[in-house]
Amino acid sequence: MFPEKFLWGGAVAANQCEGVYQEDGKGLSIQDVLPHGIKGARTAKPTPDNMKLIGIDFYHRYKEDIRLFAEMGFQVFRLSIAWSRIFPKGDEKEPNEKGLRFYDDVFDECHKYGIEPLVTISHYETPLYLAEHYNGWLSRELVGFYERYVRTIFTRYKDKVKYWLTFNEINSILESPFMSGGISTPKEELTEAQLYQAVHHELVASALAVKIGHEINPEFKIGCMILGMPVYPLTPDPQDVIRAMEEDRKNDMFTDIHVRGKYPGYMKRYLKERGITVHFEDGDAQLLKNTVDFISFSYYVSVCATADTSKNRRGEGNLLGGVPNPTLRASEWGWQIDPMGLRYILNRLWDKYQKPLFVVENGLGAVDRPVETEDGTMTVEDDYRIAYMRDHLLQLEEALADGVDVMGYTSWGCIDLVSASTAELKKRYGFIYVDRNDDGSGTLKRMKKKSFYWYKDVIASNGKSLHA
Ligand code: BGP
Repeated sequence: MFPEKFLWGGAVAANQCEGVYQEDGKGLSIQDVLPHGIKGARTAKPTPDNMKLIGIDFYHRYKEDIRLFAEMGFQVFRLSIAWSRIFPKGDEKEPNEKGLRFYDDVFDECHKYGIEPLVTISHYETPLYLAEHYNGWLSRELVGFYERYVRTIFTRYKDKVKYWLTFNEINSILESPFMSGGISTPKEELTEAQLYQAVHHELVASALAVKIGHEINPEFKIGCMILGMPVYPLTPDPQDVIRAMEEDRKNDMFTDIHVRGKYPGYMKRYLKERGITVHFEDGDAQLLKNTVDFISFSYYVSVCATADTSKNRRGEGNLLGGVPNPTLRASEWGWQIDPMGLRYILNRLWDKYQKPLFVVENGLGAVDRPVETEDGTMTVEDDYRIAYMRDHLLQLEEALADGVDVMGYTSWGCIDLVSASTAELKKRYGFIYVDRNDDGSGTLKRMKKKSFYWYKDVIASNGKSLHA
């Protein structure tokens, strides 16, 4: 049973849907020079093959899109603010009023339908200038620029937004330092010490945001956001169990610090054994004690770990990846599908922290084929997406029955958008199809898929229709 107060909705990120990448005062973000996602090289300037420059034109069509979300019954809509719309370069003293106005309008539109915005402050869209001139989060100065940015948006939207997430998938910086942390130094040249220093800067900034947010509006609920990916031992060999524990802890470190306000013992050991000293400025240890109100995470895949080097190959997955699980099948993009892993990670996080949890991303990226219905309208018969989501939501319900406190669920890419890892449009997640293709063709017209009506029923029945 889903509790009455359970929040149902969907999620997007500014850089993957807004488009309009350099109008109304917006500066470039790191996404504007990543035409092929994390797989491809970064370009010197935005190039026409970069699908994110137009996205799905949410910037102009948000009213129509939010109306469709409302029709599905959304109670919450997760979106991000593009930092470079508010501070085009990132280090200015004054914000860009036109950027602020845009989000005022978007939030007003949500409230018109009783939809609560859930806002990611930084979702893989660091201003490019900060990447090029400061080397992103490697620089301590980013903490100050982020502080100015959060003060600005917290103050401006204090009566319009209640739920905030400080950094999208904060742990992904370990794997994707440029996309996640705006760090321009190529990954192969970065030392682990530098990487963990950048991590520290983000963690301090995140804690600072919690502190400032609660000062500005004590009603704010501010969460961390983690790339959730349970790690199973590949075999019952105790060595594999320990390897899995160590891999899990690379991610746990982020929740531990966000929730407990200090570096865990295993992390101190990890850093010490590698001769890494993370530099703490005066006051950092105190700042970290500003812990989050809830934990949010994305969930798409689980992975395995093994101590056997001959089996230690890496499969496809959501940025971090791991050894493929021989018992699971995978999506068209090779991401292994594991609905029970959602119940497992929810229980694991709840057992560890006893903090409310929010599943803010989950879904199936698939190729959709529009077909004509009897009445001549177009739709997509996406039964595969419905099956994926039903299986995951039933496991979420199991976790609720286990006693886990889950605040809500926002499916990823509730309207088709540009993929983060591959920058493709053909990898679709939405309940709403957007007519735009990777060659740039398409009318941008929206149409409802079969899953649109399915999700509408799920929300209207508060999950009961999952059992029909
Ligand atoms: C997460 C990101 C999202 C999103 C999602 C799906 O890592 O937070 O931005 O895109 O994964 O990934 P992809 O778009 O690569 O299929």
